Amino acid sequence: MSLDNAALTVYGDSISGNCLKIKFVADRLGIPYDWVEVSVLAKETRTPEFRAMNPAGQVPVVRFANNNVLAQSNAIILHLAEGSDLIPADAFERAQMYQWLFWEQYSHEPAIAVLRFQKHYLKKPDSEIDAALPKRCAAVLTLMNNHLADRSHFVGRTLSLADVALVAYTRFAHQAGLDLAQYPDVRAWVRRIEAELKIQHAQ
Ligand SMILES: N[C@@H](CCC(=O)N[C@@H](CS)C(=O)NCC(=O)O)C(=O)O
Repeated sequence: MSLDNAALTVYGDSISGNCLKIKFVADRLGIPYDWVEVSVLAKETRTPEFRAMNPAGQVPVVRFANNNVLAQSNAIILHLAEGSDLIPADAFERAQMYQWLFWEQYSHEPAIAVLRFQKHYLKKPDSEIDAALPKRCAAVLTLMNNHLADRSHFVGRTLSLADVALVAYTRFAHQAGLDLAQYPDVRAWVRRIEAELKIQHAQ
């Protein structure tokens, strides 16, 4: 995608995996952008000004030079990555990538990101956390570990948006109290994808 210098403004919270997806893809593809920090914890997504831009009151949101605005992390990365090698050229592999992107939003993010937020940021004691949530996280990580048992990447043999979207919160699993040592293929994949994206290992 060709974009002028900083023709793109990303409104995001740097603690959010959904927002970091945009950074990972833009950095990987050399797309220049300005990052405007919007704090979820400080409720900066609830202001009338922010809601005028995204009525859903959520980050990430991006604004293009022509003032077009786009929300939903996976819609944004799909748009930024159009025509790049982050989207498989083969139609069936592309469909597999979509399969993982939809699964990430419906099953993975609502488990791991939510548990992480409640434990790490809201500091909720376990007694106040829905007991089903850690079980859903374990099921999600087991599914991923099984898939990765004989694969280096989620789709095909190279990095795709499926890996970017899924690594965004998986790399913070420890902050949700989840131990990736129990999921060794997931742990190795996280390291691999962080290295490919040239990002620091999440502590
Ligand atoms: N499905 C959306 C989820 C966005 C989302 O949940 N954003 C959170 C931060 S990760 C947020 O802005 N929360 C603020 C709020 O709901 O008030 C996406 O992938 O972009």
